[in-house]
Amino acid sequence: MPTNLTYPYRKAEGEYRRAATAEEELRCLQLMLRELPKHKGTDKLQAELKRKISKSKKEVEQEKKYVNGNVRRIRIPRQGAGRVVVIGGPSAGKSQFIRSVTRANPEVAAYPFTTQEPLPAMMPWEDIFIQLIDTPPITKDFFDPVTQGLVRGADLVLLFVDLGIDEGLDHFQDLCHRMRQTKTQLARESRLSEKDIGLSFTRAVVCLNKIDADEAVERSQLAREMVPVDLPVFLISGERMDGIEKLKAAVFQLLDIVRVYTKMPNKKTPDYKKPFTIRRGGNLQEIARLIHQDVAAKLKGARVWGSAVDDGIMVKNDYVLCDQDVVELHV
Ligand SMILES: Nc1nc2c(ncn2[C@@H]2O[C@H](COP(=O)(O)OP(=O)(O)OP(=O)(O)O)[C@@H](O)[C@H]2O)c(=O)[nH]1
Ligand SMILES: [Mg+2]
Repeated sequence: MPTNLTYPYRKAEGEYRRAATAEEELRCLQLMLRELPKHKGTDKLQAELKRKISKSKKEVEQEKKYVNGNVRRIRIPRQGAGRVVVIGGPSAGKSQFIRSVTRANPEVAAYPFTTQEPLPAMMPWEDIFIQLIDTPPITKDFFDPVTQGLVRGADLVLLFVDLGIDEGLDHFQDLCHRMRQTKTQLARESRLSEKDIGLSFTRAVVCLNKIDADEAVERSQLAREMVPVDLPVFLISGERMDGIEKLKAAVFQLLDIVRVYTKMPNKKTPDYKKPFTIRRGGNLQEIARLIHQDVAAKLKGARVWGSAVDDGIMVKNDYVLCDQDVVELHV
């Protein structure tokens, strides 16, 4: 029987997939239950949600006890056009890569666990900024819950592999093994598992790093065979900047966003300095909402200049925007 899930339900589900703490998970699950259309076709899902809610309540209680016992809580606000979390084994070159592509200065050193707390930085790409987050290493025995939450909430994960030493491949295997034991896993597309709604997949690519090092090319062959679930692979050197431009362009593509420039009716040129960014598939109404609720409420269409339309053509509110469209909103 079809479940006919509604837009508000799907939205709550998306938020649940990104929830970084037990408390957030519980709030989203409760919202999902509230928004779920109640009929025979959704009986199973209702029961599943109720089960998850009672489990989540216990987790919240546990987390509270843990917090009272002085656990750290780290909140990194979202900034820029998307959030990309950089993970990997010890000394894989995560921090060096972030130093190379942003203005941040995380510590880089040849010993493991140089990075102990997540650190955000902004990476410029063409006319936008993308948020990168450096993280402590993931090992056989250590996967910081904070990193886990960040991976779950990321728009994209870059999984770094150290091609500089043979052990780099063991670290890669250990990381994959450790992640498989959690409810936060990597995949080609971000989604929730259909069988178990507690299991969340985050879109990821593998960065085989330090391609400049001795024997790195040979190690890269082995590493490719170890890549889980067919994730895309990039060969890079964060230090020497090999393959970095290609990786950055791919990051933008994989974030699935489009840039839109707005133009005032009385001006000849749009504001090219500050594009709005929205998810690919988003329409004119969404851009209007980003500007102001009033603009969204009164929107009557727009003139558009872009790759998919004739210059200056008038379109309706449901027009789906393409990357680098220029719009002149009419209210
Ligand atoms: N040859 C080579 N060495 C690199 C490259 N990137 C980083 N390194 C070296 O690898 C070591 C570890 O680099 P980091 O950037 O600190 O590694 P990390 O992944 O942040 O390590 P943790 O914070 O401990 O998890 C340092 O000695 C770097 O100089 C690279 O592209 N090529
Ligand atoms: Mg580091």
